Amino acid sequence: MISLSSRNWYRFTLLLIGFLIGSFVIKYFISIEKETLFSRGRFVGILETTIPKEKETLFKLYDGVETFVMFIGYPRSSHSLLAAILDAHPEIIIPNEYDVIEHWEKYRSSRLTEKNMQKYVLFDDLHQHSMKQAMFGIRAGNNTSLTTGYHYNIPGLWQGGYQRRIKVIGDKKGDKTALDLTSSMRVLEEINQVAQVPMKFIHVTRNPFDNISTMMLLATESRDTVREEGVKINKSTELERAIKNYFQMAASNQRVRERYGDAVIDIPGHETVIRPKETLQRLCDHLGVTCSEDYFEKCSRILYGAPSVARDKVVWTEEQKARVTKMTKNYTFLKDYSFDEYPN
Ligand SMILES: *[C@@H]1O[C@H](CO)[C@@H](O)[C@H](O)[C@H]1NC(C)=O
Ligand SMILES: *[C@@H]1O[C@H](CO)[C@@H](O)[C@H](O)[C@H]1NC(C)=O
Ligand SMILES: *[C@@H]1O[C@H](CO)[C@@H](O)[C@H](O)[C@H]1NC(C)=O
Ligand SMILES: *[C@@H]1O[C@H](CO)[C@@H](O)[C@H](O)[C@H]1NC(C)=O
Ligand SMILES: CC(=O)N[C@H]1CO[C@H](CO)[C@@H](O)[C@@H]1O
Repeated sequence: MISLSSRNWYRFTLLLIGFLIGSFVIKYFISIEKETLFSRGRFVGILETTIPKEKETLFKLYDGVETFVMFIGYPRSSHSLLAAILDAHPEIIIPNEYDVIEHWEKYRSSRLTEKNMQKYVLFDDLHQHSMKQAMFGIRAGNNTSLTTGYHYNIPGLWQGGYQRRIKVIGDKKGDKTALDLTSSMRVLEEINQVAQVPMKFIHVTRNPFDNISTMMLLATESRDTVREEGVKINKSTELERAIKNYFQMAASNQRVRERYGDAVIDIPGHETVIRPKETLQRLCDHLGVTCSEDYFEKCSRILYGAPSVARDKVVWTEEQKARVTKMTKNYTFLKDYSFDEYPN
């Protein structure tokens, strides 16, 4: 009797495993198919390949979205980290690097506008990207190709997916964002119209002296040179250029804030490491979602390390320091930083 029932269990388990493998394989082929459709340049996302009932579910899912979020400004690793953390929230979808602005032509096509499908296809694209990155990209648990020293995988949360509903969806774009914004504030308005929900912005700031110094070091390809203790780069013309570029971008961030007011939140980059919980709480409040202790606890594990102090690796004249200090006073999000104090 006992042996019989344990054999039944054995069979049942085998069956279950078979079923799981089967559905995984089917899912895999569906995703391959989707991939092919994508790469042929036809924007046929999941919305146009799924059966009507599932489609209905997706429409409902995307109609439940309450906020569209974007990042402005750029310090890289902080943005990637914050985006990875927000994507791990049970109600938030933010792919690492879709770049809505870069892809915007697609959502202007008459094919989508006629059918009133822009919003659904946009949200679906972001959702698909988030899923892909959680499986195969920098947020994958098995990704070993990362050289930045940061991990973007948060086990036990919702990267690439959601629990019951998607309340917030958005994009974390690449370095070009602020430059793009300069020329295309109009695109933001269009995105807002398509998304049909309020827009929110996340602006991660960093000590301008470090930021400008890093830009100069990148431009002169000196980042490896300065790894050596005590080495400083003395290139005044290059530093001037970096100062000029930096304030152009600051001005474009300023314009977003003038237009969108309280919808922009400033997150000083170093705060994410020094006070992870408080910083995440501010972000959750800003985006209108509740965040559990479990979420804070799991996310805090990937927030560590101190941002580098690049300003010490570059020769600044007193005049340059004074001028930049004066210029920062024009921007609320920069005015508290100084050359001599830690916050970076
Ligand atoms: C990484 O893990 C995902 C599942 O989390 C899997 O689909 C993928 O094939 C894995 N990639 C490698 C290279 O092992
Ligand atoms: C790791 O992430 C990088 C960047 O997205 C990607 O190019 C690479 O294929 C990923 N590797 C794995 C094993 O997922
Ligand atoms: C940097 O270079 C200028 C000349 O271009 C020189 O006058 C100055 O002393 C140098 N400063 C340092 C700290 O090396
Ligand atoms: C501050 O902004 C005002 C108005 O945009 C401008 O006229 C002024 O030159 C700026 N000052 C500095 C120090 O950048
Ligand atoms: C390293 C770093 O933070 N660099 C950023 C400084 O800010 C400019 C624009 O404000 C970005 O282009 C850099 O990526």
